[in-house]
Amino acid sequence: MLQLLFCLSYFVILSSAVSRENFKTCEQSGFCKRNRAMQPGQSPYIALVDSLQVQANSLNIQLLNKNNNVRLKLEVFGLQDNMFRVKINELSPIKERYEIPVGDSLIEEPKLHNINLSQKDKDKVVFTMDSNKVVMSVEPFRMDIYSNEDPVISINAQGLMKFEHYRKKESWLSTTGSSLFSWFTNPFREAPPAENEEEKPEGEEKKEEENAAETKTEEEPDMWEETFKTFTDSKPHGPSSVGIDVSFPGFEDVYGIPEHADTMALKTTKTTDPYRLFNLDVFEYELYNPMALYGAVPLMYAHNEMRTVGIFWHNAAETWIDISSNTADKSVFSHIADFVKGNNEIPQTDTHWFSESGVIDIFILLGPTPSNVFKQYARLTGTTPLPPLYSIAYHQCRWNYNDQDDVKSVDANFDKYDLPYDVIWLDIEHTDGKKYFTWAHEKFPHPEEMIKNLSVKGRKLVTIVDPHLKREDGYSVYTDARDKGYLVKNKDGNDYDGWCWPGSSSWPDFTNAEVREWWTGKFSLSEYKGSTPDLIVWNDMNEPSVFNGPEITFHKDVKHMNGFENRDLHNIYGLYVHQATMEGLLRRSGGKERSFVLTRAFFAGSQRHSAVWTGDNIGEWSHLKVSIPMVLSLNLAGITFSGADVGGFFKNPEHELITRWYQTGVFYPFLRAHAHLDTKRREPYLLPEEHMNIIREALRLRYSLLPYWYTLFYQAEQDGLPIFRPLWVDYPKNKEVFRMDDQFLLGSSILAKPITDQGTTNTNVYFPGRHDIWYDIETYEVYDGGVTKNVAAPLDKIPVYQKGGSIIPRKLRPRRSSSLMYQDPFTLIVCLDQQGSAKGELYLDDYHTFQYRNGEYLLREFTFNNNNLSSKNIDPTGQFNTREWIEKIIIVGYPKNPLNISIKNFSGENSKRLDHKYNSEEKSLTIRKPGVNIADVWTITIE
Ligand code: NBV
Repeated sequence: MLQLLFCLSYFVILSSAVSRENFKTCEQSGFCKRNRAMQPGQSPYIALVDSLQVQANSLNIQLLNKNNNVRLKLEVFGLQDNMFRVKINELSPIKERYEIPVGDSLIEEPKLHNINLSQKDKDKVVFTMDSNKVVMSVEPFRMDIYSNEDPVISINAQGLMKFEHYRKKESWLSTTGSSLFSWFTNPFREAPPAENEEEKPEGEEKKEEENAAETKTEEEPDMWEETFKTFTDSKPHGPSSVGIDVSFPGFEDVYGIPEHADTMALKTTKTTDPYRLFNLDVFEYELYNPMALYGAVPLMYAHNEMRTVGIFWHNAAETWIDISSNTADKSVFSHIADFVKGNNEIPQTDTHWFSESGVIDIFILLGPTPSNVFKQYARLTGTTPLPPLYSIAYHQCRWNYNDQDDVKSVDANFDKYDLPYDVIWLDIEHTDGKKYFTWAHEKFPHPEEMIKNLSVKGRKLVTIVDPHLKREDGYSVYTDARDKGYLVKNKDGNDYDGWCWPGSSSWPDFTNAEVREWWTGKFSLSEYKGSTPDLIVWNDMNEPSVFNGPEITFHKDVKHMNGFENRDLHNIYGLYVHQATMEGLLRRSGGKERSFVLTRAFFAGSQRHSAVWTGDNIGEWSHLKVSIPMVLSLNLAGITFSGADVGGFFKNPEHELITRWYQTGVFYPFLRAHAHLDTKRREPYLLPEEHMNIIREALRLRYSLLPYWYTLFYQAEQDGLPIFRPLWVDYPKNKEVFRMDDQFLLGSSILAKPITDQGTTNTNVYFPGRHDIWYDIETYEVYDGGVTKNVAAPLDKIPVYQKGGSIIPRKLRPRRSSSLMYQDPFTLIVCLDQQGSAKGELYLDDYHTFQYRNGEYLLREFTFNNNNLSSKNIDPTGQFNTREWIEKIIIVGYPKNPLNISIKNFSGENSKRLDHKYNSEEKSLTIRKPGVNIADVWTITIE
């Protein structure tokens, strides 16, 4: 009963469209207000040139705040791959400031690169790294970074830097004696002393006194305690925010910083709040605004016709980012005038970043091309490991499939109606009282048998495992965590107790590696009863969502290990949850089988462990439309394996909308239909036949393209390039596409513009590339690049095009699941460019294990030139035996019916004549049964 009341109250809090009042505005957040109030041109920071120390790969220098005499330590590192790192911390903090441990967001300590000091005088310090130059002005402190003499990034050029040093609350003694007592007696309250706290050099003591004196004059009411609604944040360590401005001279467009339900090109925030990064569970989120959502990647790219650069703000605390568009200061950058041609005013985007705590730690990615910046970011935080094939196929989810019979019937209906699917999902109702790792036995008496019935068809089952643990004495996951001291603590040092689905709950401290290790064990087949190797996992509510917490999440003064607060690391908590979950799943097979986890909360680096979805969207057209820029932004920020709930989570979308959503969703890297508990059932076979048939075609298109998807995922693991990508990635000099986010590329060879408006029967498609041509993938109708064309798009049509000059391997035999396609033959779709040439790659392996990392794979290249189509291995380290063969080749854009086609197979037989058919209307040439194994080396000659 009590539980029901709490669930109800959650829905009451969240009953109508977004309850904005549950979430802070900048005005309601002390540190946001203080940082936003900074005025340009008044920076109190000076660089103390005498303190400069230069090493081979780095330099450090002290910064002095003239207003309060606090000194900071600035370190600049030259990094390999054309990057710099700029770190600013307190010189002698009274408490250690939180830094994200290396290995958690960053994969490793970034590799250093030589820098050279070229000038040092009282006004300036100048140093170089290859063709990059950094000019550090001394008073006020600022840094201007040049690439090949072009200014590309300036730091603190506006002078908005603010660094709130830790300080003692002098007035505390008189005002809050009782809290002071608990502060002294409570071992959980204080962080370990900074290394140098005990013996302070003489001057330091004095400096602290000066700081304290200064602090008084800076004091604002919400610095030491802050109240939002009924929640009081005790702020035991006082103000601690860090902020600085970063300008991009010459750039009009910036992208990134997911997650927001907004356009891909970021907007100025002059009339709105700044973009906020604070992982939150936002019910029925609003569109086109900068409010925070479930995940955060503090990474921004700036792009213009000449170059792409980026910054990664390595900080896991709540962060806000202001964006404004300005013009560059020509007196500072005389050279920039030639840089952006034909423009009197040089555009500039100014950004202002501030986080509630931690340190300033900025990675500067100097590109200069789009693929360079993606690789640079991938060097820092890693890429998405190649997913098992089933996980990039279609997932069928619903809150909830009621019981075993329900699962059986959904599975059977997919087969009955010839709809392919790979994974069926169970939401929270499958558990015993929302105790994860358990089953509601009356509904799921034989889970193993249920899973086996799926796995015989190559299908999998997902169960949801949320991080909140029901505080119940009989629930061993909870009692185990409690007894081991693994739960996060409240400000008084007791286990944090919050409300979530099970009622009163506690949360493991996933920031602690020992706790993560413990969690991984929970997934072993012996511990997770009823599971089998074909059960995989979904982590939801890991922001974390706390129904009765401030902004529906943890209190900021919640304690993690080493005395750090949730305030310091909030945005990375969710990453730790899915990292440990993935590790648990991988351990089950001793690291042999790849696995799959889906997460709602994420941070920079999440791509290494988990796929991401955009949370609780709504079954409305506007949410279908915004899903494209949302998934584009995730892909730009390294989260390649992402998608939105197909159909929309809330409400009951009409049939047309569901159909159009599938036509869009089959292009999301992560493809899953999902629906809220209260919605009408909407599995595709329940729809009118017309709609079901169209959805079947869309799903078959996805399945037929799985070899292409799989190849893209393989390449993305290597180079970190987005799979679902904006047009500017491949057409970086074409200004027309810089803000285009209603059409996208899949890799380089597919262009799509799914319909996202009701009642639409035609649409304008922009075909990029003045020298390119594009072919409709169904009709082979050809479109010239560099123009916009109106194309017909009735309900059964998705405007999708293959690029002239590309070769895409497909598997065209319809199957019930992807594993049944493992041995199926390929069809090569060769789309010729204007010169009559084409090229493409195919990656393949066993589709599910890690053996590809031991060289068991094939990377093939197909080329068509001068009427010869040939296939060869392009990676000699990869070897793999497979029965997959080529059954058909379709050459599109071929001008005439040839007389003779023959194949020479270098792995065996001599030349052999092949059958063909020519369609003069389509200009397509179909070559039948070349009959070669995919691993063979061959050439087909057309005469
Ligand atoms: O577990 C229930 C849902 C889930 O279906 C959804 O996908 C998540 O985003 N969950 C949120 C909790 C409550 C939603 C109102």
